[in-house]
Amino acid sequence: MKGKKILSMLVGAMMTTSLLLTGCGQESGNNTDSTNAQTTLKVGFGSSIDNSSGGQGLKKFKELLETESNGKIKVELYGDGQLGNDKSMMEALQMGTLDMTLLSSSPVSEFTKAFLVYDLPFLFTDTKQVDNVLDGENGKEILDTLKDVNIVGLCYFENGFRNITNSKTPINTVEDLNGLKIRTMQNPIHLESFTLWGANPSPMAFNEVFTALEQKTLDAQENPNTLIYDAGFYEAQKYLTISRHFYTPYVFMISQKTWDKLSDEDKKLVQKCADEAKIYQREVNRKLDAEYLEKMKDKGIQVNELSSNEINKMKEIAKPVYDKFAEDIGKDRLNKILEQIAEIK
Ligand code: TK8
Repeated sequence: MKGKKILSMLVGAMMTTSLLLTGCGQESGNNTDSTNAQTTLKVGFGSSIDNSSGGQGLKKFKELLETESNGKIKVELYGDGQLGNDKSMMEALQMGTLDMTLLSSSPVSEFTKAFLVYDLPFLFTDTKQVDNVLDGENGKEILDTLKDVNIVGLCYFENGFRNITNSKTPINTVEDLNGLKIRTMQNPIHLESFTLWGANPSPMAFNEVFTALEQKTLDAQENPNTLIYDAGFYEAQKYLTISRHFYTPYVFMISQKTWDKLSDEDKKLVQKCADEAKIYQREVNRKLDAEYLEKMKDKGIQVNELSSNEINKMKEIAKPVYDKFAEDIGKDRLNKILEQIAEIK
């Protein structure tokens, strides 16, 4: 099954050029054809439209916006990295050759460093803290830094708390990470944290990970359960360790060039539908996180949960990254978020 997925990604990648150059091409993700559309919004996403929680959130956005605009606005969804990887899709938004994308906050930090705050190890411990920060003033302030790079940040969906899979050994202690060749996202805090924990991290685009795990050029990767399942990583890994070492939001964004072409009324409608889809998507992700974990256990991956003692050791070891990246994040911003989290009971 996953081999077909890789093939579809390759075909999709070839389509990228034609699609981005001609603005048309094979649609996927249940794109309905509504001929009276005055505006068509193309959305690129790195995971599947039908099975991943991010894809389900995008389908909800499409349903809401097409319905509430009475078909005046049509949404076309392109999943599985058909339109490129996270970084290239973000660059396409800056150029205005792609309208919208949903991608992890970690690669976004290459464009605006404020997003680095979300990569701090063990920043969040539960979803109450997550929703409080992402939907509050601090989260909005970080979204608004995208304006400096010609992008409008609409809201945050949820990728989730990240866990570690590997093909070598059960990870019961932080020492078990020693020398493990682990893929990380292209993000300096992720790289630094895993280096401090003794692993041997390699940054890599998401759509290259499955092959690297299957060919054993990498031992490990880390992602939320829903993605480990949706991308089929469990098929090439023996062990899954519940560590929740990072929390990754998805950032739902629209090209400034596309945004400027919308009427004020359509801007308000796009924002409203994005916010409603966000609530739905987070609920779906939290449900699928548990559901997909059980499915992976049934498929034979060995699951263990890191003890609080080991997690405290990992927190202590990775503490220096908070100081090291405080300047990039913005010291004031970091302190406001840490205070906000500390007040949430
Ligand atoms: C999907 C990626 C994925 C992320 C990663 O496009 O790269 O590991 O967790 O969600 O953004």
